[in-house]
Amino acid sequence: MAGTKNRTYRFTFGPWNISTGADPFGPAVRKEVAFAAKIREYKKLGFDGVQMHDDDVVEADLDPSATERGAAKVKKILDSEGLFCEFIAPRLWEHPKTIDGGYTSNGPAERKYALDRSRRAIDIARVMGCRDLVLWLAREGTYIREAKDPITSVGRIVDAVNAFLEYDRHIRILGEMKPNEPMDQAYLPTPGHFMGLCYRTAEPSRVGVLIESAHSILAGLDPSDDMAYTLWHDKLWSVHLNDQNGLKYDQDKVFGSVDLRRAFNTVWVLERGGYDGCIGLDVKAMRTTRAADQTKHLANSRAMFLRLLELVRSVDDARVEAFRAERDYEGLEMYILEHLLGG
Ligand code: GLO
Ligand code: MG
Repeated sequence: MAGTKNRTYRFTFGPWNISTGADPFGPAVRKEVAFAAKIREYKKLGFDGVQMHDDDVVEADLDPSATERGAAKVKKILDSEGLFCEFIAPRLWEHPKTIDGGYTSNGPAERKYALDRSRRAIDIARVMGCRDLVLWLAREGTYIREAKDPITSVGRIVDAVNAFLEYDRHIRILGEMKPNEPMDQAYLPTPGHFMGLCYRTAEPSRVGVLIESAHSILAGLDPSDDMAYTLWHDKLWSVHLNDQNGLKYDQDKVFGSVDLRRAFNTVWVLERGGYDGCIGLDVKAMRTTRAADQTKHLANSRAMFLRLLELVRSVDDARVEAFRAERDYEGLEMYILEHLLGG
């Protein structure tokens, strides 16, 4: 796409991306870093904004005025660092009431909790000056097919989105889809599933997606094709770039660390598709990482994006078109491989 070469990208990550290294088989191996200390790292690492869960901002389940006061305080901290808040995501997967899902729980009281808590997350977003609510539907699925009614469940997710659109006339809803983990099967496993649902909501123009590379890979899909599909619909509003070594647990590896060419294609699509959202990096430090190095994976992912961006921008478009015209895909492949190798 012409005219995009001078575009600068804004980089974001969430406080959860600086972590203690605990995993399902072992405890923390690094001390928890205080929130304010994490926030001080952002600019040093070259980042511009913060992605947040509702309870990263303020403890869950406070009354409305305490919630507002708490959020205003955090907004000030971000302002003083020159950072913006990109989105708020209601963390519905950790609370005892959401053990069997939020919007799709079989229990009416639990479903109500999930809706109320998400509306509180919208209140928080308002105070934080951001217009995006991200729904990672972590537990909206099942371990066994018979546990819930799958058709009813899809309807319940649409109803939830509609309730949020109605609650706030400016908020946009972004679905972040993942096929599995923590659930065996998610009801809406891919961005394509959520896209289908977008158009059945009360206001499709305010419903879109956040695509995470690892989640597409876990679904056996190519992240750049998922992104291209949603860019065509003008619905790619955020990304979580990272990498993933095959079909196993969600790894959140450094962007480009497993498959350079796949990462190159991701940047190619974002750049050429005129993507204008933030470059979110949902990456995790290796468990073995020493405390002194616990932000390297973030700096490295950002550096990889920028290196790949240079490569994307220096592709000789005329050569690519010539290879395409000749249907010489062997030639095109070698051109791309040599380009990636710096040749
Ligand atoms: C987990 C998700 C998770 C979300 C975050 C924001 O697999 O990627 O990290 O991105 O909770 O919604
Ligand atoms: Mg993510």
